[in-house]
Formats: sequence, structure tokens, C-alpha cells
Amino acid sequence: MRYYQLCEGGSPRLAVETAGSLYDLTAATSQLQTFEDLLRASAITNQSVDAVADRLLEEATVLSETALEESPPTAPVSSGEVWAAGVTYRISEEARKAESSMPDMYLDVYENDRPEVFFKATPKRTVGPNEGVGIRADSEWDVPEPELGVVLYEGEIVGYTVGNDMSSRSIEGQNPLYLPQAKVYDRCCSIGPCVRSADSIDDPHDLEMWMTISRGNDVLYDESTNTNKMVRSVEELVDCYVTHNAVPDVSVLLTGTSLVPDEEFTLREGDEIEIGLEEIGTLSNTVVEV
Ligand code: DO4
Ligand code: MG
Repeated sequence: MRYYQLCEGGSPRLAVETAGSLYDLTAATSQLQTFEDLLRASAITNQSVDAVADRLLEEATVLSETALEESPPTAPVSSGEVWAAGVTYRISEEARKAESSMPDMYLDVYENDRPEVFFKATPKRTVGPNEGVGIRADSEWDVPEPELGVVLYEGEIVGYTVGNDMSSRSIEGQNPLYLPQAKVYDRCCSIGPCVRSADSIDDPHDLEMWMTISRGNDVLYDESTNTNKMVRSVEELVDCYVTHNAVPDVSVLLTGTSLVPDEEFTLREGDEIEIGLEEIGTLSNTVVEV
């Protein structure tokens, strides 16, 4: 099942898509307004999120097929933290080695038992579908990083989303110690358009992922890949994230990028980014300078 966070007249509403129909779950019970509410209900009743939602479908209202276009979803989770893993695909390791003043350290990460897991964003720095994602005004070389996002409740995997780990390659390339500044800033992260429940996804390690970047009428980048190219498993990354780390109730862990535009490319204000993940959906954002 796919869960969308809607907003009507300033109030949050939770919708679920199943068997080709979209249902307003908040119409069934006003206690379920967010995906976080559903996660709590699932934990209290010891049922999966899909089982809780399924029982409410009869009382929920069916939304029109165009509901998501008329009232686009917001970020599917808006509490907790976003973390990210890095250098989990060969192409990311190669790109970092090429840009960096200290290239060898990326090779060590790609091949090491311990993965790279870093803090990425707070809810305030995270945007949802159709909102502006940021490039820093003090950066010369900026890229989106399309990534599979794992949604966790109390450290356990409950679903998957699409993520964009916006990154300054010039700041990271200057010195790896500048990584937090290359990665964490206003509007540095985007997630959405929905959370696909873990129970309803076939295999997170075999999902097609694609990205297009457009400037006006020109498509500047259009490539695809598959999560089966990842050198780590989702479980391994989650284990590393939750070990000796009191994680918030809800968090999202991005799993690294495997689509890297050519070195000549940098984002500009107004560029449109679309990131798609099989079985989950497409996340669209416009670039703004921050
Ligand atoms: O080491 C830097 C970050 C790598 C990253 O974000 C990625 O591989 O996706
Ligand atoms: Mg990344």
C-alpha cells in the first residue's frame, strides 16, 4: 500500500492507495491524520500498517483519480530525522575520488566493513514533492542525489520512499571535513511522494531508479539504474544507523546514490528534477538558491 500525506485547508489528511483506488483514511477516523499516527496505531495494536489501514477502508471515502494532482502531497513524514549512507555504489565512489583533494578515503569507505552513515536533515530542512530544493549560494558545483529512502519506526523498517540528497560537490571536493556543509543546509533534502509499506514492496534490492533534470524545454540529464547495484544491503545500513544511536521514533535513512551527472554539469536555479523509483513513485522538485 502507498501512503500519501495530504493537506486540506491547512489540516493534514492521510490517504492510502491500494488496488488502484485512493482512500481518505482521515475520513474513517479523525485520529489518523499523518503517517506517524498510523505508525503509532500499528505499534499499539501490534498489527502492520497495512492491516490497520485495511480495516478502515470501508469507512474511508474514495478520492477521485485526480486528487493527487489537484492537491499534491506534502512530505510523507514530517517528524524525526533524515540520515544518509554514502559511497554504497561504485559510481559514487568513482565520482568522489575524481572530485576530491583526498581521493583514497572514499575507496576505504566503499570496501570497508563499516559503511558511511551520516546525519542529513531535520524536518525543517526537508521538503516534499513540488517544493523548492536548495543549492547553496556559496557553492559552484551542485547535484541532486537520487536515493532509495528507508522509513523506520523505532529503528525498524516500515516502508520505503524516494529521496534526494542534494549535495555541493565543490564544497565536499575541497576537503572531506567540509562534508556537513556540503550536505546539511536549508532545503538540502527532499522526500516523497509517498511511503510504500515494506510488506507491499517486492524487493528493495531490485528496483529501477531514474532521474531527469530539465532546464526550460531542454532535458539535460536522463539516466536510469537499479538498486541491485548497491554494494550494501538495506538491513546492513539500518543496523549501522541504529547501533549505539538512540534514533527518533520516526526516521528516514537514504541509501546512497548511483546516478551522477557528468563533471561539467551543475544545477541552476529553476532546474526541474524528477526522480522515480519503481513500485514507489516520482518525486519532483524545482531548484532554488538558498
Ligand atoms: O561521502 C560522501 C557522501 C556520499 C553520498 O552521499 C552518496 O554516495 O550518496
Ligand atoms: Mg548521497
